[in-house]
Amino acid sequence: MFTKAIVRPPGSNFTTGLTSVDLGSPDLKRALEQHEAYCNALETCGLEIIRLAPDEEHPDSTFVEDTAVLTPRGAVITRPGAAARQGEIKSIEPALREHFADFQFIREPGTVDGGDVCDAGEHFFIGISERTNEEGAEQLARVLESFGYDSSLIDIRGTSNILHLKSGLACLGGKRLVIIDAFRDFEELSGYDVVFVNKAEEYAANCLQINSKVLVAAGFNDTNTALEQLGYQTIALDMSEFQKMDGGLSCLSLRF
Ligand code: CIR
Repeated sequence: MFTKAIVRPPGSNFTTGLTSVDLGSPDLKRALEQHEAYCNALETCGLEIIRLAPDEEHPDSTFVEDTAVLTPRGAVITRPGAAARQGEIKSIEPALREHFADFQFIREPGTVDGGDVCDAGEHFFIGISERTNEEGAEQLARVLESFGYDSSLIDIRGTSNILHLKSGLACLGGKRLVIIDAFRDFEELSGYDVVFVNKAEEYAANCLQINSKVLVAAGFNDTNTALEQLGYQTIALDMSEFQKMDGGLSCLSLRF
Protein backbone atom coordinates (compact mmCIF):
# COMPACT_ATOMS: atom_id res chain seq x y z
CA MET A 1 0.00 0.00 0.00
CA PHE A 2 1.17 3.53 -0.76
CA THR A 3 0.34 6.21 1.79
CA LYS A 4 2.12 9.31 0.47
CA ALA A 5 3.09 11.01 -2.76
CA ILE A 6 5.54 13.81 -3.45
CA VAL A 7 4.47 16.14 -6.25
CA ARG A 8 5.73 19.44 -7.60
CA PRO A 9 3.36 21.69 -9.56
CA PRO A 10 4.68 23.00 -12.87
CA GLY A 11 6.59 26.28 -12.55
CA SER A 12 6.14 29.37 -14.71
CA ASN A 13 8.89 28.05 -17.02
CA PHE A 14 7.17 24.69 -17.65
CA THR A 15 6.64 25.35 -21.35
CA THR A 16 10.41 25.71 -21.93
CA GLY A 17 11.21 22.17 -20.82
CA LEU A 18 12.54 19.30 -22.90
CA THR A 19 10.34 17.50 -25.36
CA SER A 20 10.73 15.17 -28.30
CA VAL A 21 7.13 15.18 -29.44
CA ASP A 22 5.54 17.55 -31.87
CA LEU A 23 2.23 18.28 -30.19
CA GLY A 24 2.58 22.02 -29.77
CA SER A 25 3.40 24.14 -26.76
CA PRO A 26 1.54 23.37 -23.53
CA ASP A 27 -0.82 25.83 -21.91
CA LEU A 28 0.46 26.52 -18.40
CA LYS A 29 -2.94 27.30 -16.92
CA ARG A 30 -4.36 24.03 -18.22
CA ALA A 31 -1.28 22.16 -17.01
CA LEU A 32 -1.82 23.55 -13.52
CA GLU A 33 -5.47 22.48 -13.61
CA GLN A 34 -4.53 19.02 -14.82
CA HIS A 35 -1.90 18.79 -12.09
CA GLU A 36 -4.49 19.71 -9.48
CA ALA A 37 -6.87 17.05 -10.82
CA TYR A 38 -4.00 14.54 -10.66
CA CYS A 39 -3.38 15.43 -6.99
CA ASN A 40 -7.10 15.03 -6.26
CA ALA A 41 -7.02 11.58 -7.87
CA LEU A 42 -4.04 10.58 -5.70
CA GLU A 43 -6.05 11.68 -2.66
CA THR A 44 -8.99 9.59 -3.86
CA CYS A 45 -6.56 6.65 -3.89
CA GLY A 46 -5.86 7.34 -0.22
CA LEU A 47 -2.55 9.19 -0.49
CA GLU A 48 -1.39 12.13 1.53
CA ILE A 49 0.10 14.68 -0.86
CA ILE A 50 3.43 16.33 -0.12
CA ARG A 51 3.63 19.37 -2.41
CA LEU A 52 7.07 20.79 -3.14
CA ALA A 53 7.38 24.39 -4.22
CA PRO A 54 7.70 24.92 -7.99
CA ASP A 55 11.36 24.92 -9.03
CA GLU A 56 11.78 27.91 -11.31
CA GLU A 57 15.30 26.92 -12.32
CA HIS A 58 14.24 23.57 -13.74
CA PRO A 59 11.33 23.56 -16.22
CA ASP A 60 11.01 19.75 -16.16
CA SER A 61 10.98 19.50 -12.38
CA THR A 62 7.25 18.73 -12.22
CA PHE A 63 8.29 15.26 -13.47
CA VAL A 64 9.55 14.38 -9.99
CA GLU A 65 9.56 10.65 -10.63
CA ASP A 66 12.81 10.92 -12.54
CA THR A 67 14.77 12.12 -9.51
CA ALA A 68 14.45 9.10 -7.21
CA VAL A 69 13.64 5.42 -6.97
CA LEU A 70 11.69 4.67 -3.82
CA THR A 71 11.27 1.23 -2.31
CA PRO A 72 9.94 0.08 1.06
CA ARG A 73 13.56 -0.81 1.95
CA GLY A 74 15.33 2.37 0.95
CA ALA A 75 15.55 5.30 -1.42
CA VAL A 76 17.89 5.95 -4.31
CA ILE A 77 18.58 9.47 -5.52
CA THR A 78 19.11 9.27 -9.25
CA ARG A 79 21.39 11.19 -11.56
CA PRO A 80 19.08 12.29 -14.41
CA GLY A 81 20.35 11.68 -17.91
CA ALA A 82 19.54 15.14 -19.26
CA ALA A 83 22.16 17.64 -18.08
CA ALA A 84 19.47 20.32 -17.74
CA ARG A 85 17.70 18.14 -15.16
CA GLN A 86 20.57 17.10 -12.91
CA GLY A 87 20.08 20.04 -10.54
CA GLU A 88 16.56 18.83 -9.72
CA ILE A 89 17.84 16.28 -7.22
CA LYS A 90 19.13 19.02 -4.88
CA SER A 91 15.70 19.67 -3.41
CA ILE A 92 14.44 16.09 -3.60
CA GLU A 93 16.88 14.62 -1.13
CA PRO A 94 15.84 16.89 1.76
CA ALA A 95 12.17 16.20 0.99
CA LEU A 96 12.78 12.47 1.28
CA ARG A 97 15.10 12.55 4.30
CA GLU A 98 12.31 12.56 6.85
CA HIS A 99 10.67 9.52 5.26
CA PHE A 100 13.60 7.23 4.45
CA ALA A 101 16.43 6.03 6.65
CA ASP A 102 18.52 4.32 3.99
CA PHE A 103 19.75 6.51 1.11
CA GLN A 104 21.84 5.54 -1.87
CA PHE A 105 22.98 7.58 -4.87
CA ILE A 106 23.67 7.00 -8.54
CA ARG A 107 27.20 8.25 -9.14
CA GLU A 108 28.91 9.75 -12.18
CA PRO A 109 29.32 8.52 -14.90
CA GLY A 110 26.09 6.63 -14.26
CA THR A 111 22.78 8.21 -15.21
CA VAL A 112 19.31 6.99 -14.27
CA ASP A 113 15.88 8.57 -14.78
CA GLY A 114 13.21 7.18 -12.47
CA GLY A 115 10.94 6.87 -15.50
CA ASP A 116 13.14 3.96 -16.59
CA VAL A 117 12.53 2.00 -13.41
CA CYS A 118 9.47 -0.19 -13.06
CA ASP A 119 8.72 -1.74 -9.70
CA ALA A 120 7.08 -5.15 -10.07
CA GLY A 121 7.03 -6.20 -6.43
CA GLU A 122 10.21 -8.07 -5.54
CA HIS A 123 11.54 -7.49 -9.03
CA PHE A 124 12.53 -4.29 -10.82
CA PHE A 125 12.76 -3.71 -14.56
CA ILE A 126 15.42 -1.13 -15.40
CA GLY A 127 15.37 0.40 -18.86
CA ILE A 128 18.53 1.41 -20.65
CA SER A 129 17.49 4.40 -22.71
CA GLU A 130 18.70 7.74 -24.01
CA ARG A 131 18.55 8.87 -20.36
CA THR A 132 19.59 5.84 -18.32
CA ASN A 133 22.97 4.48 -19.30
CA GLU A 134 24.36 0.99 -18.72
CA GLU A 135 26.60 2.19 -15.90
CA GLY A 136 23.65 3.80 -14.12
CA ALA A 137 21.41 0.79 -14.65
CA GLU A 138 24.10 -1.51 -13.24
CA GLN A 139 24.68 0.74 -10.23
CA LEU A 140 20.96 0.76 -9.54
CA ALA A 141 20.70 -3.02 -9.90
CA ARG A 142 23.49 -3.40 -7.31
CA VAL A 143 21.77 -1.03 -4.88
CA LEU A 144 18.46 -2.83 -5.32
CA GLU A 145 20.22 -6.13 -4.73
CA SER A 146 21.62 -4.74 -1.47
CA PHE A 147 17.99 -3.98 -0.52
CA GLY A 148 17.07 -7.61 -1.32
CA TYR A 149 15.41 -7.07 -4.74
CA ASP A 150 16.38 -8.60 -8.04
CA SER A 151 16.17 -6.78 -11.33
CA SER A 152 16.50 -7.14 -15.06
CA LEU A 153 17.92 -4.64 -17.51
CA ILE A 154 15.96 -3.97 -20.70
CA ASP A 155 17.56 -2.01 -23.51
CA ILE A 156 14.82 0.08 -25.13
CA ARG A 157 17.09 2.13 -27.37
CA GLY A 158 15.85 1.86 -30.93
CA THR A 159 12.76 -0.09 -29.89
CA SER A 160 10.27 2.68 -30.29
CA ASN A 161 10.08 6.46 -30.06
CA ILE A 162 9.36 6.38 -26.37
CA LEU A 163 11.47 8.30 -23.88
CA HIS A 164 11.51 5.95 -20.89
CA LEU A 165 10.85 2.29 -20.15
CA LYS A 166 7.68 3.22 -18.31
CA SER A 167 6.44 5.21 -21.30
CA GLY A 168 5.73 1.70 -22.65
CA LEU A 169 5.35 -0.49 -19.58
CA ALA A 170 3.37 -0.45 -16.35
CA CYS A 171 2.96 -3.05 -13.64
CA LEU A 172 -0.53 -3.30 -12.19
CA GLY A 173 0.50 -5.53 -9.31
CA GLY A 174 1.19 -9.26 -9.19
CA LYS A 175 2.24 -10.55 -12.59
CA ARG A 176 0.07 -8.16 -14.59
CA LEU A 177 1.83 -5.78 -16.98
CA VAL A 178 0.53 -3.27 -19.51
CA ILE A 179 2.89 -2.91 -22.47
CA ILE A 180 3.21 -1.43 -25.93
CA ASP A 181 3.51 -3.78 -28.85
CA ALA A 182 7.17 -2.90 -29.41
CA PHE A 183 7.96 -4.65 -26.11
CA ARG A 184 6.22 -7.87 -27.15
CA ASP A 185 9.39 -9.87 -27.69
CA PHE A 186 11.34 -8.83 -24.63
CA GLU A 187 12.41 -12.05 -22.96
CA GLU A 188 12.54 -10.29 -19.58
CA LEU A 189 8.74 -9.87 -19.73
CA SER A 190 7.95 -13.50 -20.47
CA GLY A 191 6.03 -15.24 -17.70
CA TYR A 192 3.98 -12.11 -17.08
CA ASP A 193 0.32 -11.69 -17.79
CA VAL A 194 0.38 -8.94 -20.38
CA VAL A 195 -2.22 -6.42 -21.55
CA PHE A 196 -1.20 -4.86 -24.87
CA VAL A 197 -2.09 -1.30 -25.76
CA ASN A 198 -2.64 -0.73 -29.46
CA LYS A 199 -0.37 1.47 -31.55
CA ALA A 200 -2.80 4.42 -31.52
CA GLU A 201 -2.96 4.32 -27.73
CA GLU A 202 0.74 3.87 -26.88
CA TYR A 203 0.64 6.88 -24.58
CA ALA A 204 -1.89 5.05 -22.36
CA ALA A 205 0.64 2.34 -21.48
CA ASN A 206 1.93 4.71 -18.82
CA CYS A 207 -0.92 3.97 -16.44
CA LEU A 208 -0.45 3.95 -12.71
CA GLN A 209 -1.71 1.50 -10.13
CA ILE A 210 -2.21 3.09 -6.72
CA ASN A 211 -3.69 0.89 -4.05
CA SER A 212 -7.10 -0.30 -5.31
CA LYS A 213 -7.27 1.99 -8.36
CA VAL A 214 -5.54 2.56 -11.68
CA LEU A 215 -5.01 6.03 -13.12
CA VAL A 216 -5.23 6.09 -16.92
CA ALA A 217 -4.87 8.92 -19.42
CA ALA A 218 -8.27 10.15 -20.61
CA GLY A 219 -9.23 9.71 -24.25
CA PHE A 220 -7.60 6.29 -24.70
CA ASN A 221 -10.83 4.37 -24.60
CA ASP A 222 -9.65 0.95 -25.79
CA THR A 223 -7.09 0.75 -23.01
CA ASN A 224 -9.44 2.15 -20.41
CA THR A 225 -12.16 -0.34 -21.40
CA ALA A 226 -9.71 -3.26 -21.44
CA LEU A 227 -8.61 -2.44 -17.90
CA GLU A 228 -12.18 -2.03 -16.66
CA GLN A 229 -13.11 -5.37 -18.20
CA LEU A 230 -10.29 -6.94 -16.24
CA GLY A 231 -11.91 -5.59 -13.08
CA TYR A 232 -9.72 -2.54 -12.40
CA GLN A 233 -11.32 0.58 -11.01
CA THR A 234 -9.90 3.25 -13.27
CA ILE A 235 -9.70 7.01 -12.91
CA ALA A 236 -9.25 8.76 -16.26
CA LEU A 237 -7.26 11.99 -16.18
CA ASP A 238 -6.71 14.56 -18.89
CA MET A 239 -2.95 14.64 -19.45
CA SER A 240 -2.80 16.63 -22.68
CA GLU A 241 -0.45 19.37 -21.46
CA PHE A 242 2.03 16.92 -19.91
CA GLN A 243 1.92 14.68 -22.97
CA LYS A 244 3.18 17.66 -25.00
CA MET A 245 6.29 17.62 -22.79
CA ASP A 246 6.81 13.82 -22.99
CA GLY A 247 5.39 13.30 -19.51
CA GLY A 248 2.88 10.73 -18.32
CA LEU A 249 0.96 9.78 -15.22
CA SER A 250 3.77 8.06 -13.38
CA CYS A 251 6.25 10.93 -13.88
CA LEU A 252 4.21 13.43 -11.89
CA SER A 253 4.71 11.83 -8.50
CA LEU A 254 6.96 9.82 -6.24
CA ARG A 255 4.82 7.32 -4.38
CA PHE A 256 5.77 5.51 -1.18
C1 CIR B 1 12.00 15.25 -20.02
O1 CIR B 1 12.25 15.21 -21.23
O2 CIR B 1 12.82 14.88 -19.19
C2 CIR B 1 10.64 15.74 -19.57
N1 CIR B 1 10.17 16.71 -20.48
C3 CIR B 1 9.66 14.58 -19.47
C4 CIR B 1 10.02 13.59 -18.42
C5 CIR B 1 8.99 12.53 -18.28
N2 CIR B 1 9.31 11.66 -17.21
C6 CIR B 1 8.93 10.40 -17.12
O3 CIR B 1 8.37 9.85 -18.07
N3 CIR B 1 9.27 9.72 -16.04
